Amino acid sequence: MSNFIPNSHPRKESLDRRYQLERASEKGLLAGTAMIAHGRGEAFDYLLGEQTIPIAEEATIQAAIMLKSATRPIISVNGNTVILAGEELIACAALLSCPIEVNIYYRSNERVSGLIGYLEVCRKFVSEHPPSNWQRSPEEWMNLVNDVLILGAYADGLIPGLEGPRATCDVNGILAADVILVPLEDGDRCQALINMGLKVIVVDLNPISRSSLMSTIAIVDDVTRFSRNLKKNLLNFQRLKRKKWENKKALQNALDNINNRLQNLIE
Ligand code: PTJ
Repeated sequence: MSNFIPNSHPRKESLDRRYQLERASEKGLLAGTAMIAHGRGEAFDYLLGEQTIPIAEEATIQAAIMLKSATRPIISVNGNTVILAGEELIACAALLSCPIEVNIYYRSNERVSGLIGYLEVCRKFVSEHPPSNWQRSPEEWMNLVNDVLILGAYADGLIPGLEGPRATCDVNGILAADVILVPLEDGDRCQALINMGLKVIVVDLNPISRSSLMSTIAIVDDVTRFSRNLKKNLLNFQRLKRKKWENKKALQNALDNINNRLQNLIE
């Protein structure tokens, strides 16, 4: 499949990301159903106008504050997330000084080690490219990035209440965390993480998925755009203002946004 898309194509970014997933799939990094999950996300993104809506901006700010105020935050990544947002999330983990755990639903040792290898390549690139508004030295940035623990290879714990390989996780990662950022999460696992007492931040383009409805903060945005925004907010952390977050109200706001947009398109 040719992956040449002219810059003038109105959906270039979206198509480029499909090819990114296609290449990752050929390398065996993704679940067999990864494209179906992505397609469902794309359908919702189309309804959102392929942009970050205001309530998602606000949710991302509150997520940044929650992660920054946590005692043991963690970023959990699956196959799609690694490919679509690996570099940005490594940078976020560096800014939070927290581990990143490869924790996949369709678990195989080959996929876990392949995804960790991919994140190591991301790490090298990110360590050599500090953010444009990074105020400290490039060496400090490099050290922060190199200190990020990438977990998942020796996962020896189980998320209570889940059966099968999808429960496997790291005792010093997810099992020890108090706040978890877990993009594209499955409803059952989201519920199990909530039952463990964690604060759960999900990123899901579907505002009515079980994960969105159950989570502490749901960010109705594309994972690539979200990760960029999270990084920006973590870099400007001092200026962020905490507010009481009502997740269901925020989800209603996202649905209203879709509704209004559709009405305007039709009128
Ligand atoms: O790598 P693995 O083995 O952990 O498997 C990953 C997938 C994504 C295949 C697996 O977790 C899965 O099947 O996911 P679901 O249950 O289909 O849920 C995916 C959710 O993510 C759906 O609600 C989609 O709307 C949403 N989604 C898909 N792509 C994006 C997204 N949300 C944000 N950004 C996206 N790019």
